[in-house]
Amino acid sequence: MSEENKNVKKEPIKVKFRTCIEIIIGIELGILIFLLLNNYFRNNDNQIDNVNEIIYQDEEVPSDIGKNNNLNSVGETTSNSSNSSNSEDYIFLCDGLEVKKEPGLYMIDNFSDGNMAINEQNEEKYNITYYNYENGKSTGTSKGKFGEETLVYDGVAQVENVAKYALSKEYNAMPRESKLIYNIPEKLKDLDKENGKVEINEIDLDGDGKKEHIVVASDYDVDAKFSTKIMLYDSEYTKIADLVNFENPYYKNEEDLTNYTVTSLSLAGNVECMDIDNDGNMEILIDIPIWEGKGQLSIVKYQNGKIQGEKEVTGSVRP
Ligand SMILES: [Ca+2]
Ligand SMILES: [Ca+2]
Repeated sequence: MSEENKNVKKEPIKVKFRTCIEIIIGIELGILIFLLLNNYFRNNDNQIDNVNEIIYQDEEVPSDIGKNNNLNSVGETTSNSSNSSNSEDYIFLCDGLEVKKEPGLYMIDNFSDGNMAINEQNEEKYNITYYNYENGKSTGTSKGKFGEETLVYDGVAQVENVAKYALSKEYNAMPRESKLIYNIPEKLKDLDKENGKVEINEIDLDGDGKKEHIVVASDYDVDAKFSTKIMLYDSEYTKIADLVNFENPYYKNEEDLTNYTVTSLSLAGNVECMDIDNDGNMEILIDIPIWEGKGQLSIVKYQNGKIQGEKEVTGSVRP
């Protein structure tokens, strides 16, 4: 009896001891799994960092693939393809010269900022593949040329073998088509009477289903002051803003009075609609000639009924 009692009393101690061992093993296993998982995720992060470093430092990236494109694809996978525009990580060219991808008025040149100087870094940066756009459509890809052979002025070069507008990133920069309107609507009859020529381009800039109208009104009357106005109207032909007032686009050579040049802005030559910052909204690009050089580029964004960029820009080709 007393022997049995002793055995019975010993049982709970054994059970408690085993339970303690099991708990300790359990905790250790938990810690081990935590450490393994932690290490696994750290390694993954390091791999992504390493990919970025390799792409930045790799001298052997084939130039026709383009460094920036590689960076974009890495950026997209790590940033979880948010809707924000990656406006800094690719190049936008107008006439072969880099311009910012933000609304505003810019000089189209390559020496004011010194950012297109001929050096090893820029040769690597600009000698890449471009996606070209001109006259309302994509014109395919091309390999840009930049260096001594494309020198423009005192150590600075332009990119050649590209269309009027070129991007170094592949996406659809012209997601919606524009259409010329040939019948002048009632609301623009007075404007048509006052000007020699009125051109209307219909396009849904912001993608809300309503088509905006870009109107170019040119006055060719030789005796009057020459002028071209570029305006933005909404879908009902109510004016949203005056974008450009191009005054006196008339240049008379003082030495030879019979020799003169008339420059007028037109939908075909000076206005393009293109999504340059990859946000789905098509910006209005207006190429404004100046006395010397490649001119100015006005980038206007129409979003939520508001204009971003410069309004009522005045231009002239007179010195
Ligand atoms: Ca619209
Ligand atoms: Ca855009």
